[in-house]
Amino acid sequence: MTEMLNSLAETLIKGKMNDMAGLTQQALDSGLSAEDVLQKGLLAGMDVVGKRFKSGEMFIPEVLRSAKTMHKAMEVLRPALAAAEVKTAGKFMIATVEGDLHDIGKNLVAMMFEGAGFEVVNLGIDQKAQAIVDAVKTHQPDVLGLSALLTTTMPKMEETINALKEAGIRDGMRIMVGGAPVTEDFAKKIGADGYAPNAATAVDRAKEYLQ
Ligand code: B1M
Repeated sequence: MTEMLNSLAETLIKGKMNDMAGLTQQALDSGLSAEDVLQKGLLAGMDVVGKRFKSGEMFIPEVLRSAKTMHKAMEVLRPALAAAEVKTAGKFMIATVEGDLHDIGKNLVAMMFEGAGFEVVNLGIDQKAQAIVDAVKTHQPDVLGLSALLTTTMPKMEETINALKEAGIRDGMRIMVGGAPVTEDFAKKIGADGYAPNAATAVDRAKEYLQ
């Protein structure tokens, strides 16, 4: 069983996309529970990816590949997890703010959260403040992530937080901001709870919030 779990982790770390679905199914067929496949196989592998990314041993294309490989596993695992009612780590919602079409980083963050066991609602790009307010009311996330890659769209993050305040729902969740031009100081200034420079740190911070 340990060999199978190690193999799942290794396949994920190496980003062997074509092998992942078959191997995940094999792991379930061998009698491993969906929770063990997720926690001890896939998330153990994702943890290594996150650490290697932070330390500079892995780079964005490799992380994206691992994240996509995780998706292949999740496609097989999702029905088994739903049947077993495995608890999620929390609900995470993410959006790229209005006027901004960059989504590679946002999707990487979303995938890392999914990989870390969160239920993820990915709203997409170019999301107006009001659309985010409406989505928060519908989905009630524990953590909201806002992404902006342009200095010209950063003010939309503040506008979104203000709209959430005006709607009276700001305090129901933690808000984290990120994207290349965003800084910790900016996050504080606009009333976010935190800032994450990369996807792995975003996951770590969200886990800290929800402890
Ligand atoms: Co754009 N672009 N772009 N672009 N583009 C940048 C951002 C730019 C820095 C390039 C440059 O001039 N050197 C520049 C911004 C300058 C500025 O504002 N200071 C720029 C510009 C100017 C533009 C246009 C205006 C160009 C034009 O049309 N004249 C235009 C704007 C379009 C728009 O959005 N309205 C534009 C368009 C595009 C493309 C469509 C061609 C394409 C986007 C494709 C896509 O996303 N589907 C694109 C790209 C690819 C880039 C660069 C080259 C790469 C961005 C990227 O994907 N990085 C970028 C230059 C650069 O960054 N080197 C650039 C990889 C990604 C994994 O990193 O997104 O930073 P990143 O995400 C990281 C972290 O920031 C963090 O985690 C991620 C993973 O570690 N993170 C979060 C991100 N969001 C987070 C949210 C969180 C937490 C962490 O919440 C919890």
